[in-house]
Amino acid sequence: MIDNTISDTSRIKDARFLTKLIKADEAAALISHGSTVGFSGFVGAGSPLYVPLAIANKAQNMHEQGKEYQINVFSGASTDVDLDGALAKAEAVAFRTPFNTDPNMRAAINSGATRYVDVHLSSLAWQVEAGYFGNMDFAVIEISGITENGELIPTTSVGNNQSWLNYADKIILELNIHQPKELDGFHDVYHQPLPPHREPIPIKTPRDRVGSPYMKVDFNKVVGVVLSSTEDRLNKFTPLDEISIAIGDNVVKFLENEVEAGRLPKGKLLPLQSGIGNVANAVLAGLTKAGYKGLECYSEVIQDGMLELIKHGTVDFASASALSLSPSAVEEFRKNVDFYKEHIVLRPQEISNSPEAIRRLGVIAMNGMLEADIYGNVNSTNVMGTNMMNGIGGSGDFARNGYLSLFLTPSMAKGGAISAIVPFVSHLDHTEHDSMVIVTEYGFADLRGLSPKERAKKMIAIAHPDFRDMLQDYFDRACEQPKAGHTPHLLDEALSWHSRFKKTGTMKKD
Ligand code: 0RQ
Repeated sequence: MIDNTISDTSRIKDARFLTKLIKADEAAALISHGSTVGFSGFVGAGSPLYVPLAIANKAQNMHEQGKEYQINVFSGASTDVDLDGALAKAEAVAFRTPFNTDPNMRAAINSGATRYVDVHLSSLAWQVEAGYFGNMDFAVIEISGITENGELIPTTSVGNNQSWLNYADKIILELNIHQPKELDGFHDVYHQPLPPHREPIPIKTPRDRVGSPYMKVDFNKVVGVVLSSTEDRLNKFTPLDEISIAIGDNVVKFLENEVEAGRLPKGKLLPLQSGIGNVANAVLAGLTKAGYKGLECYSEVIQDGMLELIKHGTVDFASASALSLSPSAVEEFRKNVDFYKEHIVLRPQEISNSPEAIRRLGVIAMNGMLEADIYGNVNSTNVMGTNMMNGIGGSGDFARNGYLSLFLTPSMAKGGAISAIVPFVSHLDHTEHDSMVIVTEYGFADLRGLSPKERAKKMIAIAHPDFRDMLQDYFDRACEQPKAGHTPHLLDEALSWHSRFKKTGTMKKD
């Protein structure tokens, strides 16, 4: 809901910006049909909420009058329901990139109503600035304040904000007075120029600060400042289930083996990246249970689980691009904001997900997936090879460049109708060259240094028992063919599990 009565301008310390105050619907009026708009927002955190809602209302009104109205939407990653959700419901989005988790937007993408480009989160900003996507007409960026020098204080995410501010022709700022003032100082905004002017990123540990706490803006491009007051409406944290806990425990077992073998430093491991959701939270809980202290994270999102770990000392420092918290975790954060400032830094996603930094720091990458095949190829994005789930997000940035790259999944989906381990993936995001360890509730398949046929044995062993014989049978028959080759497949059957699911509702044979 847009509240037009907000009048508190005390966070605007540079008086020039007071001359730019406008209401959300006036901001929406500036954005015409066909505009390309770069919004702030990363995993639901730090999205502007009033301006997108006003754009959605405008689109609906125009459609009712039989007029065309659609825009092209760029963001950091997924956004709030009032951004992706409202715009999708209003059929207001012609083009979307780089990541989405909203069900209405997902439906628009899969129906073909919205064109979607799935881009590595580290890559979008520079690709836009290089002109690969054409012009950007507007940047709409949520901020928590404006300094005396006309610099901008970000809110709960940094994402692609600085790049959108640099590249867009016109800028609309949404100053959200509900976001804690104390966010001032959490950010480290470092911007990479395009080649041939790029420099090495001077990050040697997750806690290094290499930029400015503030974002820079050319005042002459600012066409409006909208006052808002609203919280990030993020999902409630769901309690961990048995399967997630088992996966988390298997990850910890694997890491302990690595320490034992001398491949990871004792006690401190190496910086951790963990994806989003229940399984990622279960891994963090597993590390606490195992008694780890003083760990570091070089990741993209800080969620409730991470806050808990910082509080208990399991994690000493976390670098990310967003603070994506449920309402109860926001309360905890607000109460102890000074404490968390010592332990958290928020960076642009080009830096939090930088292949260069990830490789240098030796990050342990842990991401969810939809399915993997018997040789270790991974599908993270397209259900049954065709329907977009969310997008590749940061999983590729971390998986390809990590010191260790783990993919985690329950062994089955949809009540047992779908096996997460299949003969051949129906869509390929992470190849066998990047995935090192696959983990289910039945154990971990350590694929490092193994040939394809050796990998298949490990993968079949972590599949759900209901599917193991079927996988073994496929593999055996593939190997028995004359000239079976290096990576044996039955080409006529490789995707038969998926087509059986589409025809009968289960991958199981009757
Ligand atoms: O759907 O809830 O409708 O039943 O997919 O699956 O098991 O709850 O797992 O929430 O960790 O999501 C790959 C989507 C996994 C996620 C993916 C169905 C399953 C359920 C969710 P329902 P789970 P998760 C960090 C890094 C790419 C981006 C990334 C993802 C739903 O991890 O988006 O890693 N990864 N980013 O039933 C059909 C299968 C399925 C399946 C699961 N094989 N076939 N449906 N599901 N496996 C964050 C950022 O990058 C910003």
